[in-house]
Amino acid sequence: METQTPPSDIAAFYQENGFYVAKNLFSEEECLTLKAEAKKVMAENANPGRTVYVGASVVSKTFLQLTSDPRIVSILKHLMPEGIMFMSDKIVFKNSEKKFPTPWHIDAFYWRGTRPKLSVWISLDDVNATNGALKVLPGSHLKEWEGIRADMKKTNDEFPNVIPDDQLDDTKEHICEIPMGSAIFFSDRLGHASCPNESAEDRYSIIGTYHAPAEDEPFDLNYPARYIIQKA
Ligand SMILES: O=C(O)CCC(=O)C(=O)O
Repeated sequence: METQTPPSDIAAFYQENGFYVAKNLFSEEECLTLKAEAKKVMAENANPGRTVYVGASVVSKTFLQLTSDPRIVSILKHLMPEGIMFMSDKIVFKNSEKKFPTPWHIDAFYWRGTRPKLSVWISLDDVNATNGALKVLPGSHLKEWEGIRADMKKTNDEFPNVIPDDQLDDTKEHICEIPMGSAIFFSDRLGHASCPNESAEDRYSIIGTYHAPAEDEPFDLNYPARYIIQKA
């Protein structure tokens, strides 16, 4: 599937497919710095054995700055005509011990009954089908998904809600093999998962989540780093 599109077509591509890939937004040097920061945040804040840490921007100025980096915001402007508010972010890694694939899910399972959101998955390593690349079901944001409780043993106790197998059509999956410093912008209604990490190397990503500026919903109060980036 060809995911590169001229800037004038970013919004149309996103509306049709539910995601948009921007390659090479950040340099190798920036990725090395961000990855070192991600490891520090995990070591200082995450519970032992976890592969996910929610709230990186609450404890790290580096990650807070990243949330409104002009390279991210310039693309968000195409996708969020109602304005841009940062909600929260998280670090997710896989390594040679925690190889498990992130299961198929939509992020709206995390925040049912709240306003629509969009996440930006930034790869801090080169990613491919063998080391944990993100995979998506193009166009699946238009479907009504029903989540079920996951078999938590398969997901390191970290991904509680999944799309059941009988709702999936894996033949339509697109594996986002992208260089480090690339970003995947995707709807919180888009089916996505990751490939397992079969490599000996670790794979880090930082994921920021955004929604339209609005009065706080009760759910938003869980995220102290939230702020408005741009009004409509
Ligand atoms: O980085 C990954 O493996 C995907 C993470 C993800 O989809 C999530 O945390 O909701």
